[in-house]
Amino acid sequence: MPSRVVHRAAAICDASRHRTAGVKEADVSDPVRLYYWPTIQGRGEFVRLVLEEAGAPYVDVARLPAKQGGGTAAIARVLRGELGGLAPFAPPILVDRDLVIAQTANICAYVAKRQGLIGKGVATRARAAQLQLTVADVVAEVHDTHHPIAVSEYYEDQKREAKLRARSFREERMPKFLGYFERELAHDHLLGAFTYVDLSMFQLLEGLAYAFPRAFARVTKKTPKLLALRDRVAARPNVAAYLASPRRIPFNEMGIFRRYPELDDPPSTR
Ligand SMILES: N[C@@H](CCC(=O)N[C@@H](CS)C(=O)NCC(=O)O)C(=O)O
Repeated sequence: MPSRVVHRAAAICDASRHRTAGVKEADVSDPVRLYYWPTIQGRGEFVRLVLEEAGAPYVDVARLPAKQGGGTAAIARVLRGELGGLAPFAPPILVDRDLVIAQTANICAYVAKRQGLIGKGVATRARAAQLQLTVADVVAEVHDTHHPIAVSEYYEDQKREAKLRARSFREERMPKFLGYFERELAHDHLLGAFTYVDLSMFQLLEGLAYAFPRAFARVTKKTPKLLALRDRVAARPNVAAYLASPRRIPFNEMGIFRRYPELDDPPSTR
């Protein structure tokens, strides 16, 4: 991509004015490139939140106009392996100079290390990965509530199975997952001090609240510490600025977290 494009895009997504104190300038001054579907939060949102909180300059490549090298064609080029290295299987994809990496949890950990949003200790990093991968497990199950049979088929063609799957998710899995996170939330943050995992927990809770508002209200009566964490993360200056900006794509029915009222608790169970 020509540097002209990078600079222009960096102006769109440049959160560098909020650069994290204490991180060496040389480590973070090059914009990284995120390749993710341009009209949804999806899994890419977990990465965007880490970049935004860190104040890292980045280019959300597919959101650029096609004539500037953006659009979904840009994602297709990376998936074909045109940037070299190990080809990714699916977006989100992060490119940092000549490094191309995929898998949301992997990218979040990479950006967090690069930007100083996770401690240097091996144990802390392993624990962060454990929690982040558990978030990824929940995300996969949420996806399966609206696509329980086939990723490639329309929701409308698997609605009956989706209702059954969503009921099991709401009644068994959501309380089990959120109960686990609540128990492990000992202090103000999941790992004692603020880390990138808190950002992902915020996004997970926001997504569940959007997709299943009635079930979320029911289940989170038992998880007050998680709700407080969500509010604390939303109030962080860089996160708040991002959420209020046009860079934050609203939730919609094309992403992972979809609001289909028929997949939520029936109104009578409130
Ligand atoms: N485990 C992967 C899943 C990646 C994934 O499923 N990406 C979706 C968008 S959120 C996609 O475009 N998948 C295309 C495919 O699986 O063929 C991750 O967490 O990044």
